[in-house]
Amino acid sequence: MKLYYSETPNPRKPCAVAKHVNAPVEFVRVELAKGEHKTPAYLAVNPNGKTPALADGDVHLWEAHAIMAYLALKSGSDLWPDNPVLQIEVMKWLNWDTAHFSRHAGRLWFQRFLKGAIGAGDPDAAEIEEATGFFKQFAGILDDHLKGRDHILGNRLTIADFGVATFIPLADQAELPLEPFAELRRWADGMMAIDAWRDPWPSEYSTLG
Ligand SMILES: N[C@@H](CCC(=O)N[C@@H](CS)C(=O)NCC(=O)O)C(=O)O
Repeated sequence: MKLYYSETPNPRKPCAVAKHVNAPVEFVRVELAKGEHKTPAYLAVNPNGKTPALADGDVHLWEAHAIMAYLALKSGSDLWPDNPVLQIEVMKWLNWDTAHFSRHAGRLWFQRFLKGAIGAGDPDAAEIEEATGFFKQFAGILDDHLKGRDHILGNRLTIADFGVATFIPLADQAELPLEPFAELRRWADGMMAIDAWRDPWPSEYSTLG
């Protein structure tokens, strides 16, 4: 089972899950700066030309959230719950995250960090203002939900936590306005205390080559 990754926000999620559950994956590093994600070899695995991707025999997966679920399932880990209703609850939060929470956190990270890092110009003040408003709106929902809960599903860690935490390690670079959200900050500290989340990148990997 090969897990194709780059050291960027979306691959962080399946890499962390693979490490956390000790999944038997061969990590394959894809160097975005060299355009390796646009080569025919890689497009055969993921025609979207994005990381992460996973190949396990005939199973070819893209989308970080689907890959996390697959890794947890294959490893018999309850990061992906057995109970179908809880599975739907996990999906709810992962979809919410893509559409709302990490979406606007990602906009802030792009404006405040990535743009400068890749020479894509100066931050756009109007974009930052709009994304900040949306980020605070959805952070408030997460903050309310986390009252009395250690994890998104309550007392158990699931892939929902790994999904929603995508931009937590990048909160300083993105200057995420987390200060008003004490419950969210408590949960975020808990995520950063998980070794595999804090340090998701493999020490051994092969390259697309
Ligand atoms: N929805 C996809 C997003 C994947 C994605 O955008 N990956 C970024 C790295 S974080 C990428 O490969 N960017 C390169 C590009 O778009 O050219 C997922 O969750 O896996």
